Amino acid sequence: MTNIVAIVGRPNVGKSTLFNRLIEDRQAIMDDQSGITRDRLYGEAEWTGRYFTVVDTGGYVVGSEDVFEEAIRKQVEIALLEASVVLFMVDCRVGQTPLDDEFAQVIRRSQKPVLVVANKADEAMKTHLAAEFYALGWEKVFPISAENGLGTGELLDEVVQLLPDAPSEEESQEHIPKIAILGRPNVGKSFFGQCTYRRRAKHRY
Ligand SMILES: Nc1nc2c(ncn2[C@@H]2O[C@H](COP(=O)(O)OP(=O)(O)OP(=O)(O)O)[C@@H](O)[C@H]2O)c(=O)[nH]1
Ligand SMILES: [Mg+2]
Repeated sequence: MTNIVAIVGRPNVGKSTLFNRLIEDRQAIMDDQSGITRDRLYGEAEWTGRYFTVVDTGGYVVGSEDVFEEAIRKQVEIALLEASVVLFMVDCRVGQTPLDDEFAQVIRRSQKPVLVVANKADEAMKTHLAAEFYALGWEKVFPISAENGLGTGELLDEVVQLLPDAPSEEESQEHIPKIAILGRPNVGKSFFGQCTYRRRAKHRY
C-alpha cells in the first residue's frame, strides 16, 4: 500500500471527526470523552481525482501506564510507520498542551512529511488561533474545522501534492485551464473560487 494518510494526535482533538469527513461516512465513533478510538481504522478517500487511504488512530498517551493506552500507542506507531503523509492534529480552542509536545517528539522521529492540522477553527475569525502551533516546528499549519469543513479543501490540496504517486506539479497543471477571479477586496473572490473548484458539497469551504 502507498498513499496512506495517518491522522494522529492527543485524545479528543477531532481525529475521528476528520476521518469520517474524509471518507464521507460515519465509521469512526466521535465523542466528547477522551480515548474513544482504540484501534486503527482505515477508510478510502478521494480528492480532485486522487485516491488515498486514511487511517484514524486512537489518542496515544505518552508514558501512560494504562494497558489500553499502551495498546493505542502501538497502533499509532504502526500508523506512523506505514504512512506516506502524517496529519498531526491539535485543538486550537485549547491551545498547545504538554501532551501535544510529547506527540511532536514521537512524530518527528517518523521522518515523514507532516502537516499540522489545527482543528476546531469553526469560523474564519478563529483561524488566527492556529498560528501558535508553528512553535511545534513544522512548516505548514492548517486551521480547519473537521465538524463543518472549513479549511479542509486547502488541507487536502496539500495532502495530494505529498502523496507518492501524485503527478509532478507540471503534469498536474498541464490540462487545467487557468481562470482568474477579479474584483474589489472582500466581495467573496476566494470563497467563490473554492466553491467552484470543490467537487463535493462537504468540502465547500
Ligand atoms: N467545535 C468543534 N468540535 C469538534 C470539531 N471536531 C471534533 N469536535 C468535537 O470534539 C470531540 C472529540 O472528537 P473526536 O473526533 O471523537 O476526537 P478524537 O481525536 O478522535 O478522540 P479520541 O478517539 O478520543 O482520540 C467531539 O465532541 C467532537 O464533536 C470541530 O471542528 N469543531
Ligand atoms: Mg477518535
